[in-house]
Amino acid sequence: MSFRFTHAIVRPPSSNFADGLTSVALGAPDFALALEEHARYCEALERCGLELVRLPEDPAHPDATFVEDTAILSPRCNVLARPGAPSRAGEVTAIRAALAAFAALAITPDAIEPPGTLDGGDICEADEHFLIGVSQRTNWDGAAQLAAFLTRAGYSSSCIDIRAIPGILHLKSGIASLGDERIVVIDSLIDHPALKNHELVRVTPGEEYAANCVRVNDHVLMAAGFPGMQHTLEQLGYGLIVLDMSEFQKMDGGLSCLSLRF
Ligand code: CIR
Repeated sequence: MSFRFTHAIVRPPSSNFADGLTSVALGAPDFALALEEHARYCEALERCGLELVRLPEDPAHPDATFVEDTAILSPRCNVLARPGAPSRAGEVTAIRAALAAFAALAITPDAIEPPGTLDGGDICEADEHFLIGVSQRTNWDGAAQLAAFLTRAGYSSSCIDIRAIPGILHLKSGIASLGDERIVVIDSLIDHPALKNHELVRVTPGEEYAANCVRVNDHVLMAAGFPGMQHTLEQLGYGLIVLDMSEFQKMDGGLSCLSLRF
């Protein structure tokens, strides 16, 4: 049931969105277009049946629209992250408050503590097993803290060190779980032993950005402009919602980063 969601936290980009972190050289994002793409993304989540918790924009944190990095939410384990980029550390406060409003859903999160760092974008829930990326943002200490919380909740986990994999910021820049033991994966991670028990769906070479797709209830959200990947997912029978992500891609963000689903 890991893809049965009822809610999602979202937060629009702020007008200084272009001041956020990025490692890609795709130019500055167009703010008006980013707002438009974010609005379409929110509509897509609502079409999937989710009720949205809309946080206000946060100009103090230009990357705050990427709410996924601030927490790990799952049916039996909720953890506040500790973002590895210092400019993003303050984003967690608002998420903690937003989750507190959901006491009825029993969301009383644990938290990653120093010296651990961990970004939600490095955590991939794959059918009761969690894949934890060790990256430039998530360190081994943060990964170990999360693994302990997951074990206590009855989940298993394994780590994937992505620090030597070129072109991906987070683990979920390169893999996505579709449920049913099926994982979308880019070629540079396809032979990783942590993935050997899953059916792997290969991302069309050259379409790596499309790896960051999101299963939400009966749909899969994917980025527009990746015909090979779209064909692959259609052949597998998924109901696709294809979304323009150009302005978020310029800031190293993918579809999953724009919401915290629970
Ligand atoms: C950052 O570098 O932190 C943001 N500009 C992008 C974060 C994307 N988040 C994600 O992939 N989960």
